[in-house]
Amino acid sequence: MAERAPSIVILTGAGISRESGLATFRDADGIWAKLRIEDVATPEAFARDPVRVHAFYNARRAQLRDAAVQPNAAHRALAELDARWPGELLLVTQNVDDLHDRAGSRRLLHMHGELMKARCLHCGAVRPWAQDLATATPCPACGRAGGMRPHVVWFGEMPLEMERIGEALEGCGLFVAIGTSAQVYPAAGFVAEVAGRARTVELNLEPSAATGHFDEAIHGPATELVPRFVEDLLRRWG
Ligand code: BV8
Repeated sequence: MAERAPSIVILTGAGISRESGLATFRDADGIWAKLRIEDVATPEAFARDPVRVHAFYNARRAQLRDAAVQPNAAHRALAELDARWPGELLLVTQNVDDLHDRAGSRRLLHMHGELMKARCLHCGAVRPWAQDLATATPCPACGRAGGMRPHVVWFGEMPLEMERIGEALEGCGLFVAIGTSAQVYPAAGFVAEVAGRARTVELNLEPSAATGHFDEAIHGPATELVPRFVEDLLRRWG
């Protein structure tokens, strides 16, 4: 009897969007080389200086609206895998950009939230938001001003849908990490959670902090590695 296609969990990070023109966080030209996490990516920073935090996210949201920023071959390969994989599959991204969504991935979860959404602190409503956001912006749901924030997960905040991620990790037979330096938890700890019961593969430009946990680590640009990896998977199981 043909072997069942394994359930796959894919974790992506900023490296998969690098070749679409979006900066990563920890590369030499990365976001944290110019700004401090404590100043722009924590709830304390937002309480202390909401104008500065909104400016940080408004600049990144404006970059996403730039027609030059498009999903690349790696995003598109993962969307094809999503469409054709006969088994269970979940793409968990740490990225807040919308390139996986625009590439067509459906079984997709943004564990650190989404840049193109805003959340109201007064009523909790989450709405699509592609333009600038300011504290004075009234919430489209409850009408109150002063409570709109980017719908992203800051340091010290709980990532989204952790239960659903835990279930997917529990049952997966293949775990693939793509374009992440494995410096941010809990995402960086996923590979250790599945090691021993799933085949684990790292596709990254260079070895990550967690490379030693992976059965296989292939290094190079995502737009080269990911289409080839997907092709091999679909040839065997598709
Ligand atoms: C939590 C959204 C607990 C916002 C992000 C002290 C106080 C509080 C918390 C902590 C603490 N100490 C430690 C922690 C935990 C903390 C943490 O891990 N800190 C680190 C810095 C030590 N984690 C948290 O706070 C998390 N929450 O722990 O909650 C809790 C428990 C109970 C109740 C309440 C709370 C929340 C973390 C989420 C923070 N938000 N982003 C925004 O985007 O502005 S994290 C941010 O880092 C992004 O999401 C990013 O995706 C993520 C990880 O970075 P990477 O994606 O890996 O990107 P990076 O640049 O690092 O690496 C890129 C890689 O790509 C490199 O390896 C490079 O080689 C490769 N690459 C480059 N080019 C290419 C490529 N690969 C392939 N092809 C290429 N072309």
